Parts: sequence; C-alpha cells; structure tokens
Amino acid sequence: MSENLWNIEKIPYVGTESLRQGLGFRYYDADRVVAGKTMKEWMRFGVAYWHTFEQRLVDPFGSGTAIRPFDGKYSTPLDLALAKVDYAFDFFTTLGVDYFCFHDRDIAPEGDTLRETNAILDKVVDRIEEKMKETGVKLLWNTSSLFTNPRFLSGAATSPFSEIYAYAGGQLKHSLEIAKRLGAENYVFWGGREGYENLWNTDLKREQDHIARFFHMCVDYAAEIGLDSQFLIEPKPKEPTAHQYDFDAATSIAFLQTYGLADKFKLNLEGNHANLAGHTYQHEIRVARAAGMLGSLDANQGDKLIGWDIDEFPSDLYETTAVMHEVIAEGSIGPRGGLNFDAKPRRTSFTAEDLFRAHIVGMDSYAAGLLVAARMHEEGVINDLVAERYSSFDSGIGATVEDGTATLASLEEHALDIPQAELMAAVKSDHLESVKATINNYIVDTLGRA
Ligand code: XUL
Ligand code: CO
Repeated sequence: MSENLWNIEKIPYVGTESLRQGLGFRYYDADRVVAGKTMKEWMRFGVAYWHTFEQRLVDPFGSGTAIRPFDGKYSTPLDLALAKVDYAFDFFTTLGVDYFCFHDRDIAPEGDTLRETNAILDKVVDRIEEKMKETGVKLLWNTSSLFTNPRFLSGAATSPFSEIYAYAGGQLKHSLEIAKRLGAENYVFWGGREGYENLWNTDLKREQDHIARFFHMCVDYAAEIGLDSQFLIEPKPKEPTAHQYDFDAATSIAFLQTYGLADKFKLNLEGNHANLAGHTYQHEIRVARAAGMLGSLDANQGDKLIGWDIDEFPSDLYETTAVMHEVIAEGSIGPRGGLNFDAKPRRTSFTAEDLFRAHIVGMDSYAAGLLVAARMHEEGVINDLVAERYSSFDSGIGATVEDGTATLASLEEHALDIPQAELMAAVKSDHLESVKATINNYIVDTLGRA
C-alpha cells in the first residue's frame, strides 16, 4: 500500500486493457500530445476543495453519508482544517492533477470578528503555501464565500443592509490578498445570494448599482496590490435565490458591459448552471467565446430528470466532446482557465475511494472528449460544414453585407425580380440528422481506436 493519507496508489494510466472501470485512467494520459498540446495542458484539471474535502453528501431530505479518512481524528476545528490541507495535497498528487480551487470558508473555520477570522484563515493559508511549494500543485482560482454565513441571508454586495455590504467588502479584500500570495491564476465571483427572492421588496436597480461598485472596488484593489489573477464571473440563473443577477453568460456579459467592467472580467462557466438556465453547456461557452469572454470552466453535469443543481461528475461523452470542440476552436480554455470539478459523488457513493473514482471518470470523460474533438477538428468535419453553410456570404451580395456596403435599397434591387423557384434553389438542406450521426461515428470510432 502507498504511504499517502488516503491509502490509495497513484492513479495510473492503464489504457484500454479492461472494459470495467477501476482506479486507473482509460483515456487520460497526462503527457500525451493531442492537437499540439499535452492533455494536461489542454485541460488543466482542478479539484474543488468544497466538494471533495468538505461535502458530506447531504441532500434536502437527509444528512451526510460520506465517510472520510479524517473523520473524528482531530479535536479542534483548526486542527482538522490544517490536517485537511495535508489530505488535500495527497489527494491532488495521488490523482495527478495540477490545480485546485477553494472558497475562504472551505479551508478554515470562522472566528467572532473578521479580524479573528482572517487570523485563523492565514494559519491555514500558511500550510497551503508550504504544500504548494512542496508539490508544485497550483491554485486555479480562489473565491470568497459571501453566502454561507447567516449574515448573508439577503446577499452580500446586493444586501439591503449596508453593514453586511461593508463586511463583505472587508472579507473580499483579504481573499484578494490570499489570491496574490498564492499566485492564483484566476479569481472567481459566483453571486451566491446576489439576486432576489421577490421583486415586491427589491430595488433591482439599486442592488445592481451596488454590486457593480463592489466589482470596481475589487478591480481597484487588485491594481493597488499588483494582483494579476484573471477575474471571472460565474453565471447561474437561480438557486439559492429565485433569480440570480448573473443569470447566464449573455446576461453577465451585458451587466459587465453596462457597468464598464467588460475589459476586467471573463466568465467561469458551469455545465449544470447552463442547464438550469435552459441552455446547453456548449451554448454558454459559445456565447462567451463570441464576446471574447471565455475564462474557465466548472466541469459537472446536470440530470434531465432533476430540477436542481446536482453537480454530478461529468460522464456524458457527447457533452464533453461538445465542450472540447469549443475549447479546441478557441485554442485554450481562456487565457488562464482550466477544468475545475465543481462536482460531487452521488450520496450512494460514500466511500473515500469513490472520490477518486468520480474524478477519474470526470478526467477520462474530458480526455475522451478531447480525442474526439481533436480528430473532428483535424479532419475539418465541423469547420467545413459551417464554412460551407455560410459560404454565400463570401462573395456577391453576401459579401456586401459583411463589408458594410449593403443598404436596404441595394438588397431590394438585388431581390426584386428573382423568381421564387430560383430563390429556393439558394436554400440548402442542413441534413442535420446526418451531422448528428457523424458526430456519433467519430465518438465510437475514435474511442474504439484510442
Ligand atoms: C455554486 C457554485 C459555486 C461556485 C464557486 O453552484 O458553482 O461553488 O463555483 O463559488
Ligand atoms: Co461552480
């Protein structure tokens, strides 16, 4: 048995030797070069501290089922928090991921005042800093939990209570200092309770003005301390509030543009959040790409039959292929992004080993998606069909639209005398069913040969 705290051997790449998935990677081969980069460079996988080390696998109907190796071994919350850092870094190196992510409140307990809380937090950050140096594991992003403590019941930067707003600002300031100290690649703002339960008691405009001011203060403070982490907004349409202000990618982009923040922020997009907004994951990524705002990805998936944010580990190869298609087309997951598993095992997968099993499936599913998307990219399958679909804009009347010389009068002159039959000859079938079958064929064939 290995020496590490989880008693699990380093997870190996085993390839396609067995159809039964165990504690080994079938597709994820970290240093394998695909479409010009290694798998680990494309994906930059991250482990989410809050799920993997904090989540007890509760649901709204029952308490936690999780069994963890640190349970019951430490007498004070601080001792437990410090020990968990060691467990966490052993987990990262055993699994073979290069990044992790955390909220301030995941890693350390709170004191009575913000000053006391910050002092406790710093002790744990000291330990994290040591472990980062020792292992080479890096911080994909950190963030601040401005939603768990009861003080934030009506939001933080959109709270109607100015004392709470001020507290949130103070808390956030220290969180940015930690990002600087640990060299965070990104800094994430997920609007925990920044939204409303009910419009009758809500001044929506005032709340949005307040949170925009908050973000400007963050930008100013980052400049003051020389913090260069990429700021990211993480959209989600609802849960816990009935309506979250950062509803989806398009809404968040409009908000950032309205308040003069668009050049300072990008987006961290999450699969299950996309579904809650009535979108696919691919849609959210495409919208962000179109605006030059793709920042990073929270990798998880939802369930067609369950209406909540269930944060399931990704296993849907069709979706991972779609996501990696977008990433390859973009060239990377944003300038400093990665794939953070904002995901938890099912309540019925309660052993510590299941944490490894779940991450392996997530990493393998994305590695498989990368292989398929890279091959489709190399063979031009999707790019060719899209280029062909819009080719009438490459010349003739279409080109005048794109070069800005067309007017309604020039379009009318062009269209006025074309007979219906000739016009309909310009319209082509998409053969969409064949397109979908082609993608299926690439998935089956590529993974069959992997
Ligand atoms: C909540 C969620 C958060 C953010 C970070 O749904 O996704 O964990 O990723 O605050
Ligand atoms: Co998330």
